[in-house]
Amino acid sequence: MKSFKFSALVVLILIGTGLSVIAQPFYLPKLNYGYDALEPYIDAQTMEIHYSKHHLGYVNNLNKAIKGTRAENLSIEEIMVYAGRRGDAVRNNSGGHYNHSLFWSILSPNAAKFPSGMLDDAINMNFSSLDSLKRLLNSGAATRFGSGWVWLYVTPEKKLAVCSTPNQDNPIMDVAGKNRGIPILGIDVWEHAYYLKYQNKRGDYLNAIWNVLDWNAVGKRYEAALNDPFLKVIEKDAWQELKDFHMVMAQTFHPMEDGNFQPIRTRSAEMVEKAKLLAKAPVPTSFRSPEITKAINDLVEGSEMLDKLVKKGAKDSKILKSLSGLHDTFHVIQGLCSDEH
Ligand code: MN3
Repeated sequence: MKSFKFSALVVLILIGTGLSVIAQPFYLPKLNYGYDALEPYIDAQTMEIHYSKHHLGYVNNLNKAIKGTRAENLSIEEIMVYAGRRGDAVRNNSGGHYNHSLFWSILSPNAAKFPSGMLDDAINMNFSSLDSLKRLLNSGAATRFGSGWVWLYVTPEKKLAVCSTPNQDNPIMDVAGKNRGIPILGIDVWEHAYYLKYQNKRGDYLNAIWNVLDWNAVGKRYEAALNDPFLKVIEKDAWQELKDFHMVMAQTFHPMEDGNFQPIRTRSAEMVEKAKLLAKAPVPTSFRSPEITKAINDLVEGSEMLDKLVKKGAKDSKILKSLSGLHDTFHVIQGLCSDEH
């Protein structure tokens, strides 16, 4: 009876906190093979320390870093896609957790030594052969200064590409610059991944790892990545001209909502300039449509009209109407580019 009352109380508290009822802290994923299963290529002691100490550390530190913040209710991808805005603890530990989870999943004692099906075709098309892809990955890993990862990833144009990132960054993150997409293969080149067995010989570790790299697992990740909704999020986030316009819009429209017309009265010419740059830049592939083209042209025309009103010294009520219309047009573009808004 006592425990029933206690659980009823817990349930009431959980209901009271709303969304956080469904929030799960991140956890260490199960390893599908023993620590010694990848011997002699990766030794048991390295596996045990790497998984049960390093990876667990990233999980615990990530949970600690997001505790009590909005990120507690986000998926690991939602956290990482704007990692650059979330501070170093979240950036490093979300990457650390995601990267190692991916790494364990593509290693296997019964590794398929060659890709097949769609992945095989894509590798031959993008890199001409598996051997040349391996050479690219090995050289990316060998030349990564200090700690980091080398990646094979799917770009927003659905092509395969190779890059390397420092520390625990990865191509999903905004901080990856031009190398953005969904990773399907990653190799850990931190010293903790190989030092006990290979010491300073990173090249020997890289040559050995292909013996336990499971191309079947990479192939499954490839097919899933082609339809990953985050590809579109990344594509839109990489559209710099849209982000630049958004910045001026946000910094003029929101003050105006609070009755402050000073920002739009001083920045209307800048808004015209950003709208024109947006109209000149290519629209990312998956957002191209007559509706987008029309909305962008409307943005140019609308901002030119607004700029004329400002220069004429028009009344606040006229500026309000003009900028509100422009804001609506901007949101038409935002809406056409995303599934969730
Ligand atoms: Mn590691």
